[in-house]
Amino acid sequence: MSNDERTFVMAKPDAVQRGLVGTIISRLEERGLKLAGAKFMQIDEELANQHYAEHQDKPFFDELVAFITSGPVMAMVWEGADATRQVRQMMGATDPKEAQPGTIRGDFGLDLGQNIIHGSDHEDPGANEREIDLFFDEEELVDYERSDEPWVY
Ligand code: RTP
Ligand code: MG
Repeated sequence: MSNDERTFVMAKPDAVQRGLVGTIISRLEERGLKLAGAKFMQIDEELANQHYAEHQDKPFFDELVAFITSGPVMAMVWEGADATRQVRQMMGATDPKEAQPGTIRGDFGLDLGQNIIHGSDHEDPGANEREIDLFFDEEELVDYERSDEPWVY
């Protein structure tokens, strides 16, 4: 397992509107994950279609695209050992009503649509790299050492 696995994370429009971006960043930082890139941005329909392409035939697809394009998001890349799976665990179940307390969705999510955070699927090999490539150019990602690294890993 590499210590520098990267994963794509997004604070969704509801997180931005409700002032939860800082909380999400804090949780991931405090867990020992390292921020490698961040972009506050508005997703257009084309990018939304690409990002959620795996769901294009699902009945909720139009709703999903409408939501993710409804306001700005904070797109991020986080790095660390097993980062993709770690983030998914910290996010909790897709439906906040099923998510455990202590997880980001369990603590802040409202419903299946407004579920605060996206993280790359750890059960879909390559999803993290694919999503990072979709949202970030290589030069937008920063390679550096955090001073607590010897303690965290
Ligand atoms: P995400 O991709 O946003 O991180 O969420 P996820 O992996 O936990 O869930 P996924 O299966 O990829 O679904 C993507 C988003 O679609 C919405 N959804 N609606 N109405 C429905 O049955 C339904 N199922 C999923 C959710 O907002 C979910 O985050
Ligand atoms: Mg997903």
